[in-house]
Amino acid sequence: MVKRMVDLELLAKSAPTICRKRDGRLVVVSNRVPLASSAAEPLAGGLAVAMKAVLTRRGGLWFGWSGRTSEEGSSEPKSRTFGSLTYAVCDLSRRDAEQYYCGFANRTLWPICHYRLDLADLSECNAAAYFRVNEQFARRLHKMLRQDDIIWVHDYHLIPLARFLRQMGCAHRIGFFLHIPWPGPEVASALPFYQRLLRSFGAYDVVGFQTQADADNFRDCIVSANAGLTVGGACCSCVGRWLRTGASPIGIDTDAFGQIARAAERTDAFKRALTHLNNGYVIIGVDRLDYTKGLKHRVRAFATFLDRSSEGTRRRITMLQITPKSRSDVPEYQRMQRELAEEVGRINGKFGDVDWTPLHYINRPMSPAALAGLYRMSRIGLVTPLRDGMNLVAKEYVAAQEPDNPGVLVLSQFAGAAHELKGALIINPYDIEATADALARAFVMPLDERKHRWHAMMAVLRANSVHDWASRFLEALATDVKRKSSDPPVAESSSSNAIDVVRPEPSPVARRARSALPRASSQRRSTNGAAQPLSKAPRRTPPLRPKNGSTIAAEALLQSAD
Ligand code: ADQ
Repeated sequence: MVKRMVDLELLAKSAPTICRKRDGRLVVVSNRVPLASSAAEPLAGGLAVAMKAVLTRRGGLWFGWSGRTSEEGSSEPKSRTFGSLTYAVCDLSRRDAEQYYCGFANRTLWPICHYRLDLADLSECNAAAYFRVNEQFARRLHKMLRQDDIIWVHDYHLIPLARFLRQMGCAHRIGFFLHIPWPGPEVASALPFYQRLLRSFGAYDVVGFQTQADADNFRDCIVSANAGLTVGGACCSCVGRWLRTGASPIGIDTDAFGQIARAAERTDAFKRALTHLNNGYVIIGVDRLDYTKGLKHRVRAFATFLDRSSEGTRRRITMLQITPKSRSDVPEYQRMQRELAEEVGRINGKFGDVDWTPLHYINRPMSPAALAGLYRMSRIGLVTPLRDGMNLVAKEYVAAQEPDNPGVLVLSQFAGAAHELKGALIINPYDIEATADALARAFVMPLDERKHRWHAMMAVLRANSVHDWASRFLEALATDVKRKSSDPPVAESSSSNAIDVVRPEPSPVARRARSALPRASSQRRSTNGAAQPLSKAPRRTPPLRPKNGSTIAAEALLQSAD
């Protein structure tokens, strides 16, 4: 038995064994369908942002839950059409929303897939509701299907959907993409109905993951649970059906986002924000309020950074954390909201002054234009999830930067994006001191190095926009692999998943600054795993150019430190 995975792109290219199907209507199925947001309301969720970009361009049907509950749920989906895109949504009964969505999806699958067994609720009653609601969705969707539809199911809420569709006689091509991580068997096997869930995957034709590591974990689960066999590079047989699995990292609408950011720079709102926010000496964080995003660790790292800085240095820097509330009906989220608000209050109370607030904490969604402008003006994008499938914010931050004066991305090694964005300063978000070090290093990073890192990241983003990602997945889904025993194994993807974790202190300026700071943790730093800069730092540090165009020498900024 050969256990190897290949990128879906490679799969689509293994021509001799492939029959291409005719393109049909694209039917996207996701738990929530952002019907209310179809006009102008901002979407604060990675799946919704990505699929809206894809479906707006391609047209098709977007089917799922309305987000509303009623006493008995609705029997027929309600449809609305905007141009070539039709939204079809159903309500859920209160009990189903409670047990399926708040329960099994958000309190069992979500924490376990993010390696948080300690937060998992293992209620079998909720698990049963999860399968029941998937069957209801399948029944409603089945009635709306046309013969040549291609069905693309998204995310952990809907793993068993294809199994139910198949039982109803559906012979369509059905693909599944998991937006969140998939852990190895030692963690995943904690899921209630683990075997049944794993076997549900066998009803799909293609199952895509954000990273090679997730795809490998999945195949390990299939094999170790005796749910199927892995054969060749990308195929696996699960409950008697062949399916293809692999890594297909999601992208963003790179060019469009860059354009929005450029346009935002010319607005009055941008200029006002720049004046209020230290002329761009801003550390920005943008996340749904979720325990996986590492928000408490992040604000503590910022507090450590402030703690080590002189009064003069501190007051030049502001952190902006934009965090719309999510899943507020789940108790773990309510607790986290409270704790984070208290932590922010403590930091502002300790370091703030009548004329300076160190940490601006905003709990509401913003338009893409407002976000893009804020990313563009911010010197540092701070993205520190404790575990994340991909993290689109990291990619948006990079796409929004000004090419002549880009900011620095500080990125968790546990985000899927760290497998691609190797020009970021990669940190371990649990290591508060190392994250604070990375902030210090990012603030004084020479312009040449910033540009070099940014160009490397932009090349990755341009090569894999959200539209490329969708095309590759759908290409794989539209092709049929007819396996013959004589087929050679497909070659393994050449892309490396290795991540270099930054233990920052290579720049002489940062080192000098750190040694001047009280409570510096240099004794804790080992040279093992030291940062691998993309380019050698110049001997003299060029002046920092804040986002308003004036210049402040990096030395001046940090020499005032204590
Ligand atoms: P999310 O966990 O929602 O996505 P992420 O990938 O960062 O996380 O996407 C968040 C999206 O919401 C971004 O496009 C961002 O701009 C937007 N957003 C966040 N805060 C906002 C705000 N205040 N106002 C407006 N928009 C806001 C899940 C997985 C991720 C995976 C994505 C896509 O958890 O790992 O990257 O799906 O696959």
